[in-house]
Amino acid sequence: MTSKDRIAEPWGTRTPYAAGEDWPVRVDTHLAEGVAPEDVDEWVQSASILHSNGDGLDIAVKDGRIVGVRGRAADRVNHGRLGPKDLYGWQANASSERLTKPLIRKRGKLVETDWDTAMGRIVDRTRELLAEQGPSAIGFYTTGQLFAEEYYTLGLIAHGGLGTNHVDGNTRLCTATAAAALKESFASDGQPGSYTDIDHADVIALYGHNMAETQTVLWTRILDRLAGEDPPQIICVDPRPTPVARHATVHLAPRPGTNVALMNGLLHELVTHDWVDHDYLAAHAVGYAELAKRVAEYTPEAVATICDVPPEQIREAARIIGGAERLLSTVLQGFYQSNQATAAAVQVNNIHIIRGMLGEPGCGILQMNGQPTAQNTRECGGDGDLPGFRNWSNEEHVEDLARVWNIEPFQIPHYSPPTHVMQMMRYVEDGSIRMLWVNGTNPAVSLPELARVRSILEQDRLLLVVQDIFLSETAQLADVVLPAATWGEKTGTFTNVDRTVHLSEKAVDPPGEAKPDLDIFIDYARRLDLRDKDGDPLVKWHDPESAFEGWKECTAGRPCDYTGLSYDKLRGGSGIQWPCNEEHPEGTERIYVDGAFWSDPEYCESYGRDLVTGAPLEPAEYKALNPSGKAVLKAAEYLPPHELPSEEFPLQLITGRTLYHFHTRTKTARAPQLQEAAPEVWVEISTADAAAIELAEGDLTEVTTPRGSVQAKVRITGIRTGVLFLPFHYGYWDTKKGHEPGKAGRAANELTITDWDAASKQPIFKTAAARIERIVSAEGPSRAPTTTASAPVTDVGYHTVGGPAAAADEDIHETPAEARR
Ligand SMILES: Nc1nc2c(c(=O)[nH]1)N[C@H]1C(S)=C(S)[C@@H](COP(=O)(O)OP(=O)(O)OC[C@H]3O[C@@H](n4cnc5c(=O)[nH]c(N)nc54)[C@H](O)[C@@H]3O)O[C@H]1N2
Ligand SMILES: Nc1nc2c(c(=O)[nH]1)N[C@H]1C(S)=C(S)[C@@H](COP(=O)(O)OP(=O)(O)OC[C@H]3O[C@@H](n4cnc5c(=O)[nH]c(N)nc54)[C@H](O)[C@@H]3O)O[C@H]1N2
Ligand SMILES: [Mo]
Repeated sequence: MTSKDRIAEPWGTRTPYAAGEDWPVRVDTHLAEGVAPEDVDEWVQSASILHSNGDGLDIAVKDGRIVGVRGRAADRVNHGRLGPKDLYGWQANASSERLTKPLIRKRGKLVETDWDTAMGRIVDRTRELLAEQGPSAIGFYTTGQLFAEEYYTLGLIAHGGLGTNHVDGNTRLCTATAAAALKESFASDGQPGSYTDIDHADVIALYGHNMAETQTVLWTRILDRLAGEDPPQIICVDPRPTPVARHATVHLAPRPGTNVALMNGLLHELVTHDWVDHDYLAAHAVGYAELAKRVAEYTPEAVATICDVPPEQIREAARIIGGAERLLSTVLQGFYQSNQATAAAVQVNNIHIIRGMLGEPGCGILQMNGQPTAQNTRECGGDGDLPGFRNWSNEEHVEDLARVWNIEPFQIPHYSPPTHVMQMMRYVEDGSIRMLWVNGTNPAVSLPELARVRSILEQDRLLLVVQDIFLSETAQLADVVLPAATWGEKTGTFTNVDRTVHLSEKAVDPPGEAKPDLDIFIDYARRLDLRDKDGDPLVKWHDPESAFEGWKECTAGRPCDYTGLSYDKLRGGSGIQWPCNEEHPEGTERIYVDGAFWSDPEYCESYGRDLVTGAPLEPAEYKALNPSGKAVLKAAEYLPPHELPSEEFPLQLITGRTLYHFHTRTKTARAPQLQEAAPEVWVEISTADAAAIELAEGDLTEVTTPRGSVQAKVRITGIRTGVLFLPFHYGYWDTKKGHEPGKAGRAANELTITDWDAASKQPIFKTAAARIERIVSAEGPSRAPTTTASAPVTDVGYHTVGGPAAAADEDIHETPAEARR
């Protein structure tokens, strides 16, 4: 057993392993000061909630309180390891700032009330609006952080009970493009990759994905391969010198927003050198001729001009990808939140299809998720899609869902695609949506163009319901605030990126009168007296396990088949990958083996869209394109970002994350080790730009775009020239004071643009034109982390450490198989 400061060393100790070997076990533990493992009363099974990796962990409970966490050795995802947010983030649960009672707005102020009054207000307004305007006056905006049981219940109430099509999740901001790209290429959501592909791959390509900071344990798996025999080669595509870039064989740092050009350049090389599996293509794909034609003009030289990447680097990256025997690719926000999101992500799928690298060990695609339970938002219909990957434009799928719900098909809105959140905001703005129920998300910080978002959510004519665990920036604007129980205080299941389903059990009671989100939704349905066509209650369950049984029934025969799972089966060992059913009782490690896709026109979830206009394809168009259920190669032309640098705004602004914080920090700001590691906002700028504008490390600056200004201290890094980076984690300067009109903010989204990808409708957080000016000269360095992409280019005399409070134990097992038993 060794002890490590996991703030200073986020990835912990190396446990090297070679290709094809089992990843060694290393059990990470952090307990509250003064608590020893033997003092713990109970270890309660769960998985991590502050990213999408799904690391299995046990929650330590003593005297009815959470006192720490320990990684689960038996879990296939992490083999015992935990990341910094997992190790320290749980402390937020016990914060004294938790919401403990419902709040209601009276004479302009939020005051405490009881559940009957709060729910009564919501139910009365729902009834009024249904009578006056119909269901489209009501919208639901959910999250990627609840449990499957909760999304399924919410989707049933909204779609099947009220009949509104205005249902979306913050997954729209997050990984709508992952789903869209999978639907374009394979006509269905569902991750072709498995984390075990890391154990086998000889080339791993990360596209716009800072895995080292955002899925720290998955990155640890790669680091351990890099430290072992026959390490894989790494390709990194990112304009910043992330820890991923530092380990890359080739680091391509394109101009933001030019991903499609770069991908077409790589494809051009693969096609030109015929690094193509023609047998696979002939048997399993359509669209190769058009793709080859499209990429013909994207020579490395042509692409170099667009992306500002040396042509030799493009050739070198293509050679590595073209020579790979087992290629694993991952894609995330550098593609999904940038210009031409879906078109770019689809080109990664295209590489795998033309190289025939799918469904075999080491040959996977991870169109990543970001949030812990985003996969469930999509599967269960929390993002407006129909549950079970049913196709809203296939009448038989709608009828089948109506059968499961025991309602009439016409009650399920399916005449147009579901309303995406930016469109919902527009409907609120113009007054057609009059009640908006926000749960588990903080749009007053996380949506683009915050000044507009505030003006929309503040309107008097809108009833804004916010269901949260803290009085977030959004809750402060609400008319009714519902206090929720969270992870560790409620039971449910959730699914990570590689289809691994985990059970997360209740460890402690929620504070005060806070209730699980599931109970709140069921209570709403009961009070509205929603019924099925036989007059029985529409929602037929009353607790998490019965809700899970309902959800299982809905997935029978669909790609995300859960019918072989149960709470009991998920207890004790590892998480299990769907599909899990009679045919695959222990789950399914890899899908799309032997080119068997879910893309048959009668079965598939989606007929796809036009990548430029976003218009959905008609059923007949899809049937003509792909009559026999193959993979679809979709080509795309590069189109420049909508907002380009100008004289007034000469730089490009991108935004994103740091290792130590989660989103709008409602949890990580309340975990002292994490908050201390990144206490205040900063802006990253290159050495050349800083010199040209005469900025020094630590200077306080104002960053301005056509939407607004924020103030942040300068950190000079190896970011590419011409680009600024702002972390988006920091909301109001002072949460108690709220928004201070006239004062420059500090939230990155004061600056971002109202614009989205045509196909996925995901907002563009990663390309805006900006300028930067000094306000006050530095008194010392910025406090941006030095361990991450924000590492300074020169020693600034400041280092990120956690000290004794961040000590965590590591227990490395020599015989992995035994430890995991
Ligand atoms: N520590 C931490 N981990 C998290 C989260 C968190 O808040 N904190 N959130 C979770 C969630 S919900 C998500 S969605 C994921 C996100 O995980 P990531 O996608 O890895 O994180 P980001 O920092 O948003 O963006 C990744 C990279 O995109 C690069 N980038 C920006 N513009 C472009 C471009 O035009 N092209 C290319 N190729 N790259 C570009 C940025 O430099 C950045 O390093 O992380 C999850 N994990
Ligand atoms: N500029 C910029 N903006 C971005 C991004 C970016 O990279 N750049 N990334 C986008 C992405 S990928 C994402 S995922 C979003 C994230 O944006 P948000 O979803 O707005 O961020 P969170 O801070 O995770 O908000 C979750 C809220 O749910 C509450 N909560 C936590 N647990 C529970 C629970 O169990 N029940 C309930 N009811 N509430 C709970 C938390 O207190 C918090 O207020 O931001 C997006 N916005
Ligand atoms: Mo996300």
